[in-house]
Amino acid sequence: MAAVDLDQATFLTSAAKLSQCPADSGCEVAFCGRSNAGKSSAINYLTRQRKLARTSKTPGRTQLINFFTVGDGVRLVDLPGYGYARVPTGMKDAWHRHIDDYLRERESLAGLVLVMDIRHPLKDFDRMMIEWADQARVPLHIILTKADKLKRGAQQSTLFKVEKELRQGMTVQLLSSTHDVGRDELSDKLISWLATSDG
Ligand SMILES: Nc1nc2c(ncn2[C@@H]2O[C@H](COP(=O)(O)OP(=O)(O)OP(=O)(O)O)[C@@H](O)[C@H]2O)c(=O)[nH]1
Ligand SMILES: [Mg+2]
Repeated sequence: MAAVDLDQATFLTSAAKLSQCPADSGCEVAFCGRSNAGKSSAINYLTRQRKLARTSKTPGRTQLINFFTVGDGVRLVDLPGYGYARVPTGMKDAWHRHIDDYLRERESLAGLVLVMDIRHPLKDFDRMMIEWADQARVPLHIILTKADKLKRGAQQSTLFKVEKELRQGMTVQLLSSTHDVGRDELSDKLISWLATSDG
C-alpha cells in the first residue's frame, strides 16, 4: 500500500500532451472541471500549500496538465479547465483532445474529482464527465466549490440536486477553500482511493 502525505505535496512536472506525462505507473487522482471552477485552489487547500498549483481570477490559468507528488508513485493531477472561451478554437480542440487522451489512456488513474462552482452546477461538461466516469468505471467524487458564496439553505438544495444525478458509487460534498470547509472529507476520499489501488 502506498503511503500518502498530502501536506508534503511537491510539484512534479507539467505536460502539454499525454506523451509528456510522467510514467504511467503507481496511482493518481485527477481534478477536472470547467475553467475557473476552483480546481487549483482546491488542490492548494487540500495540501495546505498556498502556491502549489497556480490559481487566477482569469479563467484558463492552468493550460497544461500539472502533476504533484504526494507519496512514492502517488500523484495529484490538475487538469486544464474545460470550456475556456477566449482560447482560439484550434487550440481549444487540441486541449480537449489531450484531456480526452489522458482520461482514456491513463492506467494509473485511480479516481476523478469533478470540480463545480456551487453557483453553476451540472453544466454540459459536468454531465458528460459523470456519464464518462460511469461508463469507464472510474470512481468519481464531486466537490461543490465556493460554498461560501451561498447561504446554508441554498448550499443544501444544490447538494441534494447534484446527489440526485449521481450514478452508483459516486459522491458529492461542499467545499470552500477560503472558509475552510470540506478538507477532511476530501482528503479521506482521496486517501481511500489511493490506498486501495496497488501503487
Ligand atoms: N470565495 C471563494 N473563491 C474561490 C474558492 N475557490 C476558488 N476561488 C476563486 O475562484 C477563482 C478561480 O480559482 P482557480 O483555482 O484558479 O480555478 P481553476 O478551476 O483552477 O481555473 P483554471 O485553471 O482556469 O481552469 C480564483 O479567483 C479563486 O480565488 C472558494 O472556495 N471560495
Ligand atoms: Mg487551475
